[in-house]
Amino acid sequence: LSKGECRLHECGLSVENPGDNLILRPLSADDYDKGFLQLLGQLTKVGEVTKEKYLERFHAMQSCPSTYYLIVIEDVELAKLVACGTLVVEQKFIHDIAVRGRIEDIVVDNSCRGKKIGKLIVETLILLGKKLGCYKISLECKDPLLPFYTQFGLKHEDKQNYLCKRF
Ligand code: 16G
Repeated sequence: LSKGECRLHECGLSVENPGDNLILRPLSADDYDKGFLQLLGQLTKVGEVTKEKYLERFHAMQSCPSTYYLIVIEDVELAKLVACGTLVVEQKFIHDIAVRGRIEDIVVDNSCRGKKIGKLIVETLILLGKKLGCYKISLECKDPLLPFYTQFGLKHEDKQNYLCKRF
């Protein structure tokens, strides 16, 4: 994203200035030691993930060009991640060989709620998806988070249902 585009966020924050002591950047290999998995643990079950396994998955994602966009917000004073989010860009044949975006694994650390950094993460991923040419972007969320996500213009689509099978 260019600098001009990054300033446009409605939440009053910007990619260049997400708040005191905070930086927004892509996920890095070092983030295992900055609490990335503990952050994800506030969303769902993470399980036992060693640093070796983390790095293996990190590099596997990195080797898929133009697909995984994982962003984080770090408190640089604490060297600790306080928020994260992912945009996955899926290649399609439909819509003239389009790509579509999925927003995944959005988490804001419990200690940082109310600072609008969740908004900054989601707005950044939507802007990125748009810039990358996604013809649509979707996400799944639990009922209490509907008001949070609908503020970005995401909505239930008529005649579309979210179905899931777990293993
Ligand atoms: C939420 C997340 C989704 C995540 C899932 C994990 C957002 C917008 N949605 O639906 O990305 O993968 O929770 O829950 O962050 P699960 O472990 O029950 O699949």
